[in-house]
Amino acid sequence: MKRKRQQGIALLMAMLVVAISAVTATMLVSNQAFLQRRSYHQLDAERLRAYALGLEDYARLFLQKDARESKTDHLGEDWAVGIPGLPIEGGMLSGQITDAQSWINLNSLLTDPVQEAALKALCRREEVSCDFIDALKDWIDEDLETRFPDGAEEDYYSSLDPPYRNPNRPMADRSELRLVKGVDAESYQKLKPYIIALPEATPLNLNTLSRPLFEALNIARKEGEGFVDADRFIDEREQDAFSSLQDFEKRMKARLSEEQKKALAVSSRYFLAEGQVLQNDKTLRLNALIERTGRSGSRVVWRSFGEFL
Ligand SMILES: [Ca+2]
Ligand SMILES: [Ca+2]
Repeated sequence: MKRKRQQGIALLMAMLVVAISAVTATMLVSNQAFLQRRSYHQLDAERLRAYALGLEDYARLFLQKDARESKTDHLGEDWAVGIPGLPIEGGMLSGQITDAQSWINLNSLLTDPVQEAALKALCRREEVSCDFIDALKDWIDEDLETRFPDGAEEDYYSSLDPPYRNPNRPMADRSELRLVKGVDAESYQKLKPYIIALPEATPLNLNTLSRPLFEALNIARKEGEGFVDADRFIDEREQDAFSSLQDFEKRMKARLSEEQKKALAVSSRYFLAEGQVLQNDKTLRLNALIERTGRSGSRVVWRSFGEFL
């Protein structure tokens, strides 16, 4: 098994080299004509960008390969290993893929009472007020009716100095939460490790979510009182990933409510790819949200580049 996995990773590294060389070769050819006119600084920046995009291509290939080979997504799979450091000329590449459905999706809160209850539990854990949840729903929902008691719509935001508008549609990025009534910088920083904003409502993946998030879900035991123990859950998951929600219920002696069955899953559609390119003392970071579409497709939902130092 271990040997098979090492072979798998070796193959993926080879795929990465191919992806990277394709992208840099294209860049070099297209650059020939402009070479005279461009400064070394610009060329360095473009080269870093090309490598970062190569990493992103690689992450997509990796996730597509995984979708063909397995029906579940868990932390023992090749995509979760990451690239600790691949030498390139004058530097190093590194990257990792994280399951974006291991975090509470702010855009699920309109329709998913389970993620809402979990977010409230995490607020208590982090000792921050979660009075912003009404306002968060108003921020996202299409209507202009203010929820009682803590909601906020256009009349509230337009009275601020400076005024701004709430979009009345799903959040494009979790950082929008900072603009919602009742959220200050400190509470945002405390909640940040648990949240993300995905383009649609999504379930949480039991095979990848964190221990504190599992605790926040308060999953009932089948017999007796109380909740499924988080340590036992993590141990069991490390032994073998859950193949279905029924498998989870059986092995953990858990009783999922109908709402929890809708809010939880054992596979994922969205992943966050992070890459870092270091070359000639310059660094470029890339973050991309990748959506897996079906068994063989994928698309980049958004991408952002970090500073070029
Ligand atoms: Ca998988
Ligand atoms: Ca609204």
